[in-house]
Parts: sequence; C-alpha cells; structure tokens
Amino acid sequence: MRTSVAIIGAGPAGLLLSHLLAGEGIESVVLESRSREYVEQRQRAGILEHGTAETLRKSGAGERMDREGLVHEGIELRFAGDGHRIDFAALAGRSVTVYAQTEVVKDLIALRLAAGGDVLFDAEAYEIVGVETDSPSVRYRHGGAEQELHADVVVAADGFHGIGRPTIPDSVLRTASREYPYAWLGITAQVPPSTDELIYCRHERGFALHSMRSALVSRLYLQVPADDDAANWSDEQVWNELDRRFEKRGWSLRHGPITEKSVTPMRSFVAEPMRYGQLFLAGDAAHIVPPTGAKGLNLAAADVTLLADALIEWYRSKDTAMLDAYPETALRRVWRAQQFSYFMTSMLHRDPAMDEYGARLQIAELDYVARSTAAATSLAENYTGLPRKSFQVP
Ligand code: FAS
Ligand code: PHB
Repeated sequence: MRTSVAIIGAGPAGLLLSHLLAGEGIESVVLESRSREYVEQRQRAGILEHGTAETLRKSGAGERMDREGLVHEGIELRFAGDGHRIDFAALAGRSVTVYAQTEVVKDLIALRLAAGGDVLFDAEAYEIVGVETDSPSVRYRHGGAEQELHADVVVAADGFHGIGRPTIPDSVLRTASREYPYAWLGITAQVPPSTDELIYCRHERGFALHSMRSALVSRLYLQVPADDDAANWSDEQVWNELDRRFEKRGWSLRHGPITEKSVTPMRSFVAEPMRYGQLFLAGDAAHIVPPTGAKGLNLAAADVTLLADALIEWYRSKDTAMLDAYPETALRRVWRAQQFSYFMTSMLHRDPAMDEYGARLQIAELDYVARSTAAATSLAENYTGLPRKSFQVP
C-alpha cells in the first residue's frame, strides 16, 4: 500500500491532519490500533480554543460544533469561598467553545469516511522504517495480516504511548518532564450544570472543576492522590467532596446520576525534536500537559494545523522552508502552553507537601489575578489561545 502521508493515530491530531490535507487534495492513510467505537467514546478534553474552533469551522468540520457547542466568554475562579469572573471577551476579545473531544473525533471520522478517506481501525502500527530516506514506511497489523504502508512522510500522531517518539534515536531525542503528586477524578453526570461558565476552584481540601457537556450533562473533576482509583469513590462521596470544595454562600451544586467515573494522571512532558528525517511528531506523541489549562487537545490541533500548511506548501512548490521550521515553530507554542498549564495547576492544586507559606502564596496569586486587569488579561489570552502569529519563527 502507498500514500503521500502515513498518519499513525486516529485521535484529534491524526484525524484533523488527514482532514486538512484532503481539503487540498493531498492523500493520506490513518492507521488506528483501536476500534472506531473505542476512539469515539474515549472521554477526554472538553474545551476548544478560539483558534481550534476557527480551524474546524474554516475546514468544513465545525457545523455540529456551531450547532451544539456552547460558546463561553469567561470562567470563574473560586477561592476562599468567593467567586471572581475572568471576562475573556472584555480582556482578550476571544472566547472558547465547550464541545467535547469525543464529538470532534466523531465529526472528523464521519467527514473522512464520507470523503472516501482511508482511516483503518484495528490497525496497529508496530514499526516505522526508512525515516532517514525519502521513502519511509510503516509496518502494521490489520485483519490478521502484517502489512506495510509506503509514504513520502510519516506523521506519528499516536499519543504518549505510541511508537513514533521511540523511533527517534536516543542519541537525538531530548525530553523534559514534571510529575505531580496528584491526579484528577473526573465524572460525567446526567444533571444540568449548576453554572453557566466553568468554575476553577482552589480549596484547602484540593482542586475542583465544574465543566459541562451540554445544558443537561455536567462534567466535573476533583483533585485526588496520584495513586487513587475511581473504585475508591462512591457517587455519594464524590458529591459530598465536591459540595465541600465548591462551597460559596448562596450557591449549591446540583447532584445527579453519575454515568462515567475515571482517574486521569497529571504530567508535563515535552520531547524534542518534533521531526527526525521524514518522521514528524504531533500532539500527545510529542507533549503532555496537565489538563488544568485545557491545552492538550488544542496543542494537538495547533501542531497539525501548522504541519498541514507546511506539507501543503511542500507538495505545491517543493519548498521545504515551512517543514524545516515546523519543530521550532510548534515547540514555541508547546512551551507557552506548558508554562500556562503549570501556572494554572500550581495556583489551584493543593500539593500534599505544601506548607502554610506555599498556601498563602497561592491565595496571593489568585487574589492578584482576580483584582489586576493585567494579570487577568494574561490568563484570558492564554486560556482562549494565542494567535498563530505569536509563534511565527522570525
Ligand atoms: P490521542 O492519544 O488522542 O490519539 C492517539 C491515537 O493513536 C489513539 O487513538 C491511539 O489508539 C492511537 N495509537 C497509539 N499507538 C498506536 C499504534 N501503534 N498504531 C496505531 N494507532 C496507535 N486534554 C484537555 O485539554 N482536557 C482534558 O480534560 C483532558 N483529559 C484527558 C484525559 C485523559 C485520560 C487523557 C489520556 C488525556 C486527556 N487530555 C485532556 C489530553 C487529550 O485531550 C490529548 O491532548 C489529546 O487526546 C491529544 O490528541 P492526540 O495527539 O491525537 O493523541
Ligand atoms: C472538560 O470539560 O473536560 C475540561 C474543561 C476544562 C479543563 C479540563 C477539562 O481545564
């Protein structure tokens, strides 16, 4: 089998890349180790940055997002029993869209298949060869047989546990990371949200987040120990803990049936370079952020929007300038998102090793963001997503 661009992974990065390339007549094949049903129900991100929503809309993948997504122009920071709204529209002139990653994935798969695109499910890539040549290939298992996909370029959009990053020689690959002594217990509940906008809450007992999936479905998270397990938490215990952390005079949290409960580990991670020969890394294959800044999905989308433009330029004119600049340009945005995610996580979570001095620093930082237009503007522009021109390599 041969194609122009071999893509490993049918997550948001791989699917969006395939969709964007197809829009310019460039063929690709997406290899996905899991089933379609599995990738479409995998609960993950919920917030689309301004730029991500624009990319989906302009490429013809935003119709259901515009119909069903919720446009939010702010968030609430809640701490010391009080709430402070960060007004994205007033401060940064941008908004975010609440539209779950599961829905983005469903929309992109439907579009690719309707366009006759090659998305192979239950196709596990096990080796990438020839990346230092002009004709790399991906070896994969599909339908009980071992196959080989020849291409001009291989894009590993195969997530943190994929085979792309390990294909880069240890002598070339550099990584930087941060582990956290806590995780998030996430729940989906069939109950209308108790707030119009997301609430990020710092409490002495730990962080809590009130998000949502629709006007009838709430999505909430609470900080738990890093080694905690969803099975340790009854529905009643979850609601009681959320009530305690969100406590605010005159406000209460609606409870309802919990239909999904899972623990997400927290980690910060970056692998460089995001290119080795004809192999490119995109999305979680190259970087991971704690979800506090709602950046994971959006960084993946930003990587492949940049990579798609570079590949389109290369196929059109054989000009390699944008392709050559991809690693540096992508990493500039990655590190900005790393720093913002670390800032939001450190400001809002209760580190078990934190002393009184550390706790007071957190309150001071939150108080400054709540009161200072400059500090709130910085949060607003980072949360809604900085425009691409902010990261162009001069
Ligand atoms: P993905 O991991 O989504 O997709 C990679 C795909 O490659 C997967 O479908 C995998 O099956 C496939 N694959 C892997 N190896 C393969 C192989 N050898 N052959 C073929 N296919 C292979 N981000 C947020 O912003 N907010 C959140 O709340 C949030 N929650 C998260 C919860 C969890 C449990 C996890 C793991 C991540 C969460 N994230 C969150 C981050 C998440 O949204 C990622 O940033 C996003 O999925 C990145 O997309 P991709 O890079 O496409 O990687
Ligand atoms: C979500 O809705 O899943 C969500 C929202 C904001 C975050 C993380 C997750 O920061």
